[in-house]
Amino acid sequence: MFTPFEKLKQSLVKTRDNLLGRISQAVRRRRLDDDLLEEIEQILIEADVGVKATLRLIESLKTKARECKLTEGEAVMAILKEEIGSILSPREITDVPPDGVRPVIWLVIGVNGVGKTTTIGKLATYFAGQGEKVMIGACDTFRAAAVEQVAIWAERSGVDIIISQKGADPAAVAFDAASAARARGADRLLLDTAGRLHTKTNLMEELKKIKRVVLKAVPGASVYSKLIIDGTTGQNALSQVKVFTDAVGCDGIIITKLDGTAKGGMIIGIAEELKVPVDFVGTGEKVDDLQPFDPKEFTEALFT
Ligand SMILES: Nc1nc2c(ncn2[C@@H]2O[C@H](COP(=O)(O)OP(=O)(O)OP(=O)(O)O)[C@@H](O)[C@H]2O)c(=O)[nH]1
Ligand SMILES: [Mg+2]
Repeated sequence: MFTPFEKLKQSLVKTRDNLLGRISQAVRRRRLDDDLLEEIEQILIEADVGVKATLRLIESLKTKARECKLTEGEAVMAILKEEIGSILSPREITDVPPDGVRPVIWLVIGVNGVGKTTTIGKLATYFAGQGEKVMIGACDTFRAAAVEQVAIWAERSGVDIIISQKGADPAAVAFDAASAARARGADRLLLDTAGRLHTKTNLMEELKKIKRVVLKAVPGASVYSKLIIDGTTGQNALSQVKVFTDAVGCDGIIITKLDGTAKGGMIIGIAEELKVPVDFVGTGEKVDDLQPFDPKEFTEALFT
């Protein structure tokens, strides 16, 4: 059995090689000069850290090198670790206040195939394990077999699910699910949504409508939009965040598929560019392959 930290470390093997492996090779027995900094900049960009975070990292390397009169390339690693740690530093996760209206509602959104439904299953298990009464609403009525897929996850997690026929109005399902969750005294309702409708505008309008109607079913509820980002997409993720934020806001990000990608450095870019916290990371396809994002552990796992 792996500890969550070992699992995280394992998921980050490719990212670590691609990012810190390359940098630690580059700095070996080198002088800390402009040529080396340029090389490091290139590696950071290629590892999907993003332009803004890369410039911040290079700037801090320059400043520290000057202030501390550093001359050896190897000194770079400790500075990078500290600065990446501070870019990722904790932000407050938006969630229900202990005395808030129940259920708290998570609208799980994201483009198609990023891992929304799988993450719903993992989240249901996670929150049920925390002692919450969790329910799922199957609001992806568009894609064939989507309802069956999320129903399997509900069964696996041992939580109730509200479903409807394929082709039903997603907002109507959301309303029914929210009403049922309220009536049954659920603490949390997770709404699975479609990643694609006929057009992008349709999808955004539909999500807005879902957000509106659940508040009618549970007046005063905290409704949070949690955006799922596929960790293998690298910096393209930023534009996805923008589109969804414009439509229904974005109260938190969950990054999936960290296992097996070399582009995990994207988390650093996302943290630097956006004010939105990363709530969880997905490290595999199984029900317990999800962990709360801990910036300190993540940095540690990346560097050790
Ligand atoms: N390796 C790995 N695979 C994952 C992870 N999360 C999801 N997947 C896989 O990604 C694929 C798509 O997952 P879904 O949960 O169906 O994605 P979705 O966003 O609901 O897709 P649509 O409903 O079609 O929009 C599945 O094969 C999942 O097993 C993860 O953290 N790691
Ligand atoms: Mg799905």
